Amino acid sequence: MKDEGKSKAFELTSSFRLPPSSLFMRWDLFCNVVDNFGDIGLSWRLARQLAAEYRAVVRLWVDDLATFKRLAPALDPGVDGQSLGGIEVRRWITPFPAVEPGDVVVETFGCELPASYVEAMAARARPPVWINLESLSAEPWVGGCHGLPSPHPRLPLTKFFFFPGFVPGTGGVPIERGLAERRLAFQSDADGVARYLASLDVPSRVQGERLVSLFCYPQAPVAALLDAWAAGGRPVRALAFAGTATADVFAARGLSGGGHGGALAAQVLPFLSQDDYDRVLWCCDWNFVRGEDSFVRAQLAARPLVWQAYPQAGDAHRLKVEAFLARYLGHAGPGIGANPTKLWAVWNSFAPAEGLAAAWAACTGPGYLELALRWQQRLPEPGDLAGNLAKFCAERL
Ligand code: TRH
Repeated sequence: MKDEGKSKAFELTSSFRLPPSSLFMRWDLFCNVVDNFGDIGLSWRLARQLAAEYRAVVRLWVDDLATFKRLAPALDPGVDGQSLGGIEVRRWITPFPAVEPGDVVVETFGCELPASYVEAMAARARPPVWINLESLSAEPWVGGCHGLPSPHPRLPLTKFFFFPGFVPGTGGVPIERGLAERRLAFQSDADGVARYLASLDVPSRVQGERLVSLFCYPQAPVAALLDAWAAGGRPVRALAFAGTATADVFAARGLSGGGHGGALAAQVLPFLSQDDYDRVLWCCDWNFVRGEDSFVRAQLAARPLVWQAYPQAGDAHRLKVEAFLARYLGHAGPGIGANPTKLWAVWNSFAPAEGLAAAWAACTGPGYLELALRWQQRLPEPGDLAGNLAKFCAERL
């Protein structure tokens, strides 16, 4: 009886079970915070999910604990080693301490591991499974590169490229077990949503009001969008997050403290924990998101979204936006009646900001909500990222 319960606990969202030998695997996750929150955002999310759902023993090495604390408020950035939510969090320092490497080693986004640590990996009787966790993209080449091995030029080690993605044959995106059910229960409880928003000092909606969250890079034409909303016929309440570029735009326009301009009301929320940020996405009618992790969370919120890709030299991010839209709209089916292409192009500065009001108006019909719901249902098709990673590593141990 007891064993039956135990094996059930390890039933995965996708169609496999981890062999018992791979339970309690020790994982070292390395995160170099290059800029923004995406590096630590994804690393922290993955660490938590591996520990909670795969009984992984996770040690997370992070070189910037101050940034980490923004999305994990319980973290103490003054301490080099601490336990947080069952994860061992260690400051990544130089010189790197002599430690026994884990069974699995994940370098996120190609961050370079300390040379002494790599030597220690090679010295193990059974070398760790070494993963380079890459960035998310909907581009067609991703499937062909996912899982490819790269032998070390000198040491008896192999690194595997692991690509998140949106289609079977890629690593998928992080989707915690039971997330859709929790999200749906939350969204279906109107009183609970109102209570939650009130706890963040967001007032009750005026009739017909659209609630919109904005998390964007400085290049986004936020001021033009606020102008369009202020001049529009339907009330909009826009929420920004403290310490972000959008909050700065709000402040410059005197909107930080819940200010009004025409049909627009705006306010700046604190920068929230990851779980609270999720809840805000679930509450909002529309979410403007950026980078990688907030982009995925907005998709999982099953609400209309506008994505600003991380700007790259030579407009390389344009390919990413176009590739995603091709897949996203591919699910639209006939008669969906909303097309966000123009709005996303303006938002990513691929088209002039003058077109913004018209682009917004073109996709605010109910069709976009339908599209968002359908896409969210398809997202788990490749399996979720943590589960796929656990399986990939268990097979190679
Ligand atoms: O912060 P980002 O712009 O991170 C970017 C991207 O990941 C990009 O691809 C990468 O190359 C670059 O960093 C270096 O956007 P992203 O990916 O959405 O990460 C934001 C994280 O912050 C995400 O985990 C959600 C979280 N967050 C909170 O926890 N609370 C908040 O209040 C907000 C606004 C965000």
